[in-house]
Amino acid sequence: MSRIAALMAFSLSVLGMLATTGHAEVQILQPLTSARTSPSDCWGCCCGTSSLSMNPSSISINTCTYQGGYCMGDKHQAAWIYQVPDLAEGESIDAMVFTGNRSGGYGSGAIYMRWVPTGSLTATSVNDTISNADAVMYINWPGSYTYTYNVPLSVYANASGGYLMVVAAISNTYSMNLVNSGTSGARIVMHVDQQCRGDYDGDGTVDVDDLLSLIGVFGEEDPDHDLTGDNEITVDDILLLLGGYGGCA
Ligand SMILES: [Ca+2]
Ligand SMILES: [Ca+2]
Repeated sequence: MSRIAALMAFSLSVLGMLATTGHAEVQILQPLTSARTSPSDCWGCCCGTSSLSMNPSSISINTCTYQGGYCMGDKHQAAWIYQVPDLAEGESIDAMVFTGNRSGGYGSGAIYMRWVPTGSLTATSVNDTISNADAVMYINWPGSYTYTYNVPLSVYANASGGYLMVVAAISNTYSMNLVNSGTSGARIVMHVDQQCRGDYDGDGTVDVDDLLSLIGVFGEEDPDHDLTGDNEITVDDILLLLGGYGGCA
């Protein structure tokens, strides 16, 4: 390596150490589509899930009521489907959080989650999500205005692009209202970790060895080292690497 390159590497490594190591990007996923489920209009099926009212601005959910063995009130659940974008090379999902605003009834309930390959939401796929969930969270809906639940890692562990289906239920005959539009609607907050971009030697950290590797091809066309997508190694690639310097692992 030339003295200039070595000097540059040293300067940049100092800069990198001063740079913020955290490099998580937050993405808000609004539902692609949503529904309130309703049972069939027949005796004995009030606890079913066989029809949908699509994309209401507020979703009222409750459990069904029996008196003397007869169905006295319908059961309603909420269902959403979120499109999770493809991740770039080196990116990983740090955390996914299901959150939104609510009012009305509260108390015990459940959230069902399932990774699905298509974007078509039907009563059948709602039932599949409940009976064949990738994760079931038995939760207590809070009395407060907001709710926040972490999506279990097992649901998205190997995910890069796809659909996350969420179904919400409550064990209360008093309806709970879930806001389903605007910035306070039911949404997924996704934290994407970009720290490993630039870990060329694959040792789990972006360090001076990776920086030297990048500087070694500075000014060249090198898709293996390129971080910005233009195939050329420029100062922009170096700045991107420095943004995640010291990160990973
Ligand atoms: Ca490395
Ligand atoms: Ca580049």
